[in-house]
Formats: sequence, C-alpha cells, structure tokens
Amino acid sequence: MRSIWSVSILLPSALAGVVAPRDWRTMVNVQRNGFYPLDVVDKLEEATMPNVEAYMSKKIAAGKNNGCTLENAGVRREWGDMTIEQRSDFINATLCLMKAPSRAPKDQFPGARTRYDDFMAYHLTNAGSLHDTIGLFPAHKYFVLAYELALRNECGYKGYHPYMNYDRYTKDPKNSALFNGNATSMGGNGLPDPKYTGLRTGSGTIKSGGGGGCVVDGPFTEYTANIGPGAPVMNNVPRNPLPSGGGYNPRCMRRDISVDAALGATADRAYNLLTKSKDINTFYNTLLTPPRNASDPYNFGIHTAGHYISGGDPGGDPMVSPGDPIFYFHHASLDRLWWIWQMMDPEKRVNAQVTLGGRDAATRKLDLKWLAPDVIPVLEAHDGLGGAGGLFCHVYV
Ligand SMILES: *[C@@H]1O[C@H](CO)[C@@H](O)[C@H](O)[C@H]1NC(C)=O
Ligand SMILES: *[C@@H]1O[C@H](CO)[C@@H](O)[C@H](O)[C@H]1NC(C)=O
Ligand SMILES: *[C@@H]1O[C@H](CO)[C@@H](O)[C@H](O)[C@H]1NC(C)=O
Ligand SMILES: [Cu+2]
Repeated sequence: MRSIWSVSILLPSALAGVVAPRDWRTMVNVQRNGFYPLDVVDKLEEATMPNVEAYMSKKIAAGKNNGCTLENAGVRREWGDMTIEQRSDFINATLCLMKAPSRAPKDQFPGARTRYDDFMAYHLTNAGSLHDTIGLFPAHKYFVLAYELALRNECGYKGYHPYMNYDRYTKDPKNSALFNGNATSMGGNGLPDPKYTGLRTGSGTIKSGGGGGCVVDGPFTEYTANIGPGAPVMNNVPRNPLPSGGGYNPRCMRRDISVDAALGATADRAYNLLTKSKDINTFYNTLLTPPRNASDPYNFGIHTAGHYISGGDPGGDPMVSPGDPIFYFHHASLDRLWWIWQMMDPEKRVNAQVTLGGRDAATRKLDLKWLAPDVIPVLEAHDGLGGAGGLFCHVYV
C-alpha cells in the first residue's frame, strides 16, 4: 500500500531520493471516544489512509492540490467521537441557522423563513439533479459542504460537519449520544403515533420504532419545518398551501427512531459494499437498491436505511429530508463511504462516474443557487481533497 514519496522531486538534489512516507496520524488530528471500539469500516478507513497520504503527496508534487493538504483539511468526525463541548458548539450553530433570515427567492418560496429552510427549499426544487445517477454523490457532497460553510461562515461554527456511524446506533439508538434526547444530542424519538406502523420499501418493511409523532426533547423542540411536505411518509402531515410545496406550513419535526432501519446500515454491510464493489456502478446500485434477498429482512440499502433510522417528517420525506438536521449526518456518512471507496484506488476511482441512466456528465454543472456562490463542474465535486479550486478539502476520521 505504501508508495514512493513523490514530492522528493521538489527537494534539493542532495536530499532527493526515496523518502519514507509520513504517518498520516502526524498530519490529521484523530480524536476517538474509547466507548466505541473501531469497527471493520473504521479499520478499513485507517488502512486506507496511507493511500490518501500518497495521493496527496503526488498532487502536491504536481502542484494540483489547490492549497489543500492533510494538515489543513477539515476533519469530519463521528458524533460520538466529538467532545460534549464540540457537540454543543455544533448544536448552537444549527440553532443559529434556524433563526437566521432566509435568502431564497421570496416569490418561489414564500414559506421559507430561515436560512435553515433555504436548504430544504433547494432540495425540494432540485430533487431530480440531486438524485440522478451522475448527480447523487457529487451533488450531495457539495450540498453538505454548502451547509457546513453556512454553519461556519454565517453562524461562527469553528468545527466541521459531524457524520453518523450507523453501526453505533444499531443496538440502542434511543439511548445513544445522537438520539438520547438530552441537550447535547440531536433530539430524541417522536411521541408515539399509533397510526404510524412502519414504512414499506422495495425490499421489505421498516417496522415502526414506536415513534412517529413530534420530537419533544433535545435542542430542536422549538424548531418548525416551514415548507413542504413533498412526498410525506407519515400520516396527517398538513398539506402545503401551494402546489409547489414552497408555501408556509410550519409544523413540528416528527421522527420514528427505528432499530430495523439501523440494522440495514451495519458496518458489515458497509464493509461488503466497500470491498465487493469493483466499479462505481456496482457501488451506486448496492448503496441504493441492493439485489433482492428474501432471507434478509433488513436489505434496504444503506442509503434508505440511513434515512429511516430517524425517518418521520420532514426527515423521511425524500423531497424535504434536509428539514431534519440528521439529514446532513447521514449524507456526510455516505460521502465518507464514497471517499473510502475512492481512496482504496484513488488514481482510478476519484473521477469514476456512474454511467447508469445515460445522462451526460461532461456538461453537468452544480449550481446551488442561493446556497453557495460557486457553480462547479460535476467532476470537481468528486475530489474531496482539493476539488473545485480547493473548495473541497476535508477528511473523515
Ligand atoms: C450553546 O448555547 C447555550 C445556550 O445559549 C450555552 O449555554 C452554551 O454554553 C453554548 N455552548 C457552547 C459550547 O458555547
Ligand atoms: C448527554 O448524553 C451524552 C451521551 O450519553 C452524555 O455523555 C452526556 O453527559 C449527556 N449530557 C447530559 C447533560 O446529560
Ligand atoms: C441473503 O441474506 C442472508 C441473511 O442475511 C445472508 O446470509 C446471505 O448471504 C444473503 N445472500 C446474498 C446473496 O447476499
Ligand atoms: Cu437528497
């Protein structure tokens, strides 16, 4: 796995030659919570880091890193690995976005009140390009980045966006650091809604986790989802006053924390996805719609499973899912898996594009409109370490 330290060509000739690669741990600040032993995906990620280091050294030597280095890359951590103070900082910045004024066009989204709503608004009206075959990974990478930048630039957040390692939440999500409902969690389960009995998917039913109603504990109890719904999966979601879904429709955040869904996103499944997908099309299909398996009741695919660990409204509604802040934890996590997969063979995989669906990737640009100023070619959002002129520069630990 170790490779030549290609930056040596920049050294004075007396020093030139093969220099041992530096240990990535001296470059990236690793912060772990001993409560969570490393799982197979964490170990695979660590085993892949020398590739990352070699890839970066080569880019630096070629002058193609756009200022991004492993030392200055943003570090996205698992929620449980963050200190209580870091979690509190993050929550405070989220609450700040939920109060900051909207910048989305008023005529299109008269219901958007806050900067937080703006992200839901974009997702609602651009669901097609965000989710088609060539857009899914890069467009969501940019979307999560734009959100992280809003937290940092508009709300003073100093850290980077957390991700969720689903495997940490399979046994007892309702008592986990993420969902236990205390002030430094992302809020708990919804109140019981006897009418909510679960969600039928293409590959089996996700049984209800006993919630389905409003979330009444944790930091976001005052928060209202203001636009949508688009394609609700819960009963009794009040309809939007406008056909577009962009009208004002304030309602509580509902959730159903589901162990069933979490069992569809275990580390073993992610490990198989990463190690058995030899090409990006297989990776994409396995993540979204794995082959049917009648003897596996949790074969939802990690993308679906991750969304329905908390589900609800707006989180379970594919059109306005960013209306639950847990959305970004899930999509950061998918971005992490894509990144690990890429870094197992960066030369071949960073630019690998999904070719299912027959769309033209070459001409596609990502324009997040009111969310971010830069319009970037879709391939630039494939590279988390220096893509788009260095706009993308982050690692996951
Ligand atoms: C977050 O905000 C709360 C309420 O204003 C405050 O008590 C807390 O200290 C803040 N957390 C951090 C880490 O600053
Ligand atoms: C909230 O839950 C986390 C994770 O269990 C725990 O570490 C923290 O101490 C709790 N905070 C409070 C205020 O109870
Ligand atoms: C189907 O699911 C079962 C139970 O989880 C598993 O043992 C088996 O390997 C799966 N089959 C395939 C082809 O993935
Ligand atoms: Cu999406």
